[in-house]
Amino acid sequence: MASIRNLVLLTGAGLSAESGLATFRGPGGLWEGHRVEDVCTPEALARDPALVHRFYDLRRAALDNVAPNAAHEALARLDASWPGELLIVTQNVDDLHERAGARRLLHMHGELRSALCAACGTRNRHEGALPPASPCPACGAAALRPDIVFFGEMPYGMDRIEAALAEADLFVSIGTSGAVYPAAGFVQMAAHFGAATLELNLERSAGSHWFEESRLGPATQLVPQCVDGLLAQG
Ligand code: BJW
Repeated sequence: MASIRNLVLLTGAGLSAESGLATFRGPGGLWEGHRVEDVCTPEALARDPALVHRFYDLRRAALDNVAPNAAHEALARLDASWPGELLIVTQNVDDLHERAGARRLLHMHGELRSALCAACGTRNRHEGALPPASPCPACGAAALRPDIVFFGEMPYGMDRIEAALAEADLFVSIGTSGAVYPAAGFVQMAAHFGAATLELNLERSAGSHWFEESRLGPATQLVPQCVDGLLAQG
């Protein structure tokens, strides 16, 4: 631990579960009531924009009723205090990391409170419902869509993420099933570049065997403990 200076922390839906936001997979998961191909592909958006926009309108509205939990707060504390390089890469499209105070943060799968113009590519903050064919404030095209990375689309910030992984001394994966790439492959990339790898998850994930260490339990317990340990070594 004494030689750890650069950190990359990958977070997934399990981090926000104890704030009351559903995870994606498993019993009670977000997609139990929706087939993923109905809501989470560019083809689905083209076929039935009203369905896709409504799905994300409901998710955006749900953000008003949730708050960051102890795990988000611990990561924000780590971000504020850690003297080395640090990057929180979240797959989550909620805004709980930033509401907890995290700054060195990258939303690789987009953000609910953002709209993307399919015509000019501009991303704008967006609150409230987003009806299909809403006009883009930058170019005027009736082309705003949820700023969400669908299956088959390139996640945001890959160059920055890969650069951070190449320099990382420790890679920590928190509350993610390891079912979706490229995020599921970050552990191998980090290990390849020499980082130590640690998983914090409720149960063993699809990629557990890639990690040097897996700690099992709820994020609100494991993450504050891990952060306290990291800050104690500095
Ligand atoms: C707790 C807890 C508690 C619960 N405490 N833990 C065949 C093979 C390999 C890859 C592919 C393939 N065919 C296609 C692909 C690529 C595809 C992919 O991975 N598909 C898989 C299904 C196989 N990926 C893509 O298309 C991506 N783009 C891409 O690859 O571009 C090309 C490229 C090439 C080269 C380099 C780079 C790019 C895009 C993926 C987009 C994913 N989008 C979604 C939807 C976002 C919007 C929305 O929110 O609706 O992102 S899918 C969904 O899954 C969402 C999540 O971010 C993502 C990951 O889910 P996550 O966070 O892991 O949640 P869960 O529910 O799966 O797991 C929760 C975990 O928490 C569980 O383990 C619980 O145990 C745990 N937990 N409570 C701690 N209290």
